[in-house]
Amino acid sequence: MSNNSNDIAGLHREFSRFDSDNNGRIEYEEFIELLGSVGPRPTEEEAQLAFSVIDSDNTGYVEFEEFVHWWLDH
Ligand SMILES: [Ca+2]
Ligand SMILES: [Ca+2]
Repeated sequence: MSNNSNDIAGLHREFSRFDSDNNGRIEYEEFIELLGSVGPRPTEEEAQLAFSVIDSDNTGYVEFEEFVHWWLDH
């Protein structure tokens, strides 16, 4: 179980990298910004599609729980 909590701590760090204004959720703009910084900048269409997949409850931003699900699926 200690492995598990280490994973969560690591996930929190990753989440914070996306959540640049630290309000506890990843807005679309933050998502785009980080995607663009780690690889080829996605097209608007690709980015929106990816974001809507992660934002599974369609609130318009990614909560930590959604981020964890998405991360572990990869
Ligand atoms: Ca944010
Ligand atoms: Ca959401």
